[in-house]
Amino acid sequence: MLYFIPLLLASTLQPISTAASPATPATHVRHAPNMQWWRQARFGMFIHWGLYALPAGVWQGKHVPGIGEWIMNNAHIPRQQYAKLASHFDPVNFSASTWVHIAKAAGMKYIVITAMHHDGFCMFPTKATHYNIMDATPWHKDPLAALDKACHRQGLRFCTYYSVENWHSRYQLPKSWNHGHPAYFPTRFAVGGAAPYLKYMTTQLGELIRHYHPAVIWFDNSVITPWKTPSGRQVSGWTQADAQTIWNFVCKNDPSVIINNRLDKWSHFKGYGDYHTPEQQIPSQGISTPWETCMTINSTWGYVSWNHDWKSSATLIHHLIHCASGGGNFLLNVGPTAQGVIPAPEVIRLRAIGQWLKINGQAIYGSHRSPFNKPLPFGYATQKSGKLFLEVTHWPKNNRILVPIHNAIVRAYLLAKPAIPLKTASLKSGAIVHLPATAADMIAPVVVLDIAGPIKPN
Ligand code: FHN
Repeated sequence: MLYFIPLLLASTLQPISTAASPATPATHVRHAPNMQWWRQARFGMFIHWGLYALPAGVWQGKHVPGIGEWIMNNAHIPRQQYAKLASHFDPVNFSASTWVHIAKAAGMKYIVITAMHHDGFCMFPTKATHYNIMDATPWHKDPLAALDKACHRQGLRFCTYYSVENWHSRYQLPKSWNHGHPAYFPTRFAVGGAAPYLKYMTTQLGELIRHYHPAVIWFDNSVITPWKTPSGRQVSGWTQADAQTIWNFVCKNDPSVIINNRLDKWSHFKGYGDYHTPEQQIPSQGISTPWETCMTINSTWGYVSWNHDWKSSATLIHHLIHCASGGGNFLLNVGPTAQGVIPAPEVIRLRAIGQWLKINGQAIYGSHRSPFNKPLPFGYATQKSGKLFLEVTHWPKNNRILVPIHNAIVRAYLLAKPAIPLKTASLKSGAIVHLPATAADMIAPVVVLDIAGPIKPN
C-alpha cells in the first residue's frame, strides 16, 4: 500500500528526495515545550475503538481479511449501510476507570484513543456532524470525557487520535465507488470539498481541545490524493498548506499540545511534527529525534473476533526495552469489543508487563538511550546519570556478560536483588559481569552498573 512506504522510509530517516513536496514551511518543525513528561513516560496505551468493533472482522457471515478498523474499506461497505451500525452500538460493559486501571497496572503513563478513525464515526459528541456516539447510538454517552476524567483521577495523560482521511464525509470521495462496492482508501476531495473539510476538522479539533485538553493529538492518514474530473478539472489532494493550516490551528488553540508527525505526509520525509511514529516495527538503533513505535498485541488495531495472533508477554516486554534502549516510546494497542471490554488476552499480557515494570521500571522510565551504537549480544542498555542498566534478554550460557565500557564499576547488582553485589572484572575489551546461574525473572533481568563519571563506551 503506497501509504506505508513513506512510513517505513520515515522510520529509517534516510535522506529522501523532497522534490515532490512543495517548499517546506518554516513553522512546521517544533518540539512542544512539555515533551519532558512524554519522553520520561516511555510507555502508553493505544486504543482503537469504534463502530468496527461490532462486525469485529466478520461481514455478511464471512471473515474479512485485514485489520478490523478497515472493515468498511476491505468489505467495500456502502456508507449508509455501514452507518446503520451506529444504531446497534451500545457498549453496556464500558468502564473508563477499568480501562485506565488496566493501563496504569501495565505501567503505562498515557492513553491515546481514536476520537475519529477513517470510518468517520466520531467517538465524542460534536456539533460538526450527527454521526457521533452521543447522537447516533442508543448509548448516548461520551467515552472520551469519562476516560479523560479517569486519567486525571489515576494520574495518566489523556490523548486523542484523529484521522485526516474520512470515509463517511461528503467532502471526501472514495477512491472508487466500484458499482456500489466502494474502495475508500485513499480518498479524494470532492470538487470544492477541501475548504469545508478543513472547517469540519477545525470545528472538531477545537472541540477536542476545549472539552478534553488532550496532551497529544495523534494525527493519522493524511493521504487524500489529487485527481482529475471527467471534464478534466484538476482537484488537489491534502497539501502541505492544508497540514500547516491545521498545525497552526492546533498550536494556536493549545500551544502545549504535542503533535505527532502524521498530519502531513511530507513530514514523514522531513521529521516535522513533535515526534516520529514508526509502526509495527522498532528502528534497530532508535532515531535521533523523539519517536514512538506503535504496535498491536495481536495483528489488528480494531477488535477482530477471530484474530488470535497474540504476541507473548516476553516479546512485548522485549519490545518495550528495545524502544527505551533507542530513546523511544512504546505505544501498545488494545482493541476493545463493541460491549466495551478490553479482550482478556490483552489484559493478561499488559498485567505481565506491569509486573516486570514494577521491579525494573527504574531502567525504563526517564531513562536515556543506550550509550552503545551497536547491538549487545546479551540484550539492551539504557542509562541514567551514574547508572548503566543492562536488560538481559538473552541469558549467556557461561553466566557472564562483557560490557563494552572502560569505566571503573563502583557496584554491580540485579535490579530485582539490589542487596546482592555481582562480581565484576575489568578487561581491555570492557567489563565482565558475573551473573547468578538463574534469575527470578528470566524474561529480562536488569543488571545495574553504578559507574563513576560519564559512561565511556569502547
Ligand atoms: O490506517 C491506520 C490504521 O488503521 C491504524 O490506525 C494505524 C495505527 O498507527 N495507522 C494507520 C496505518 O498506518
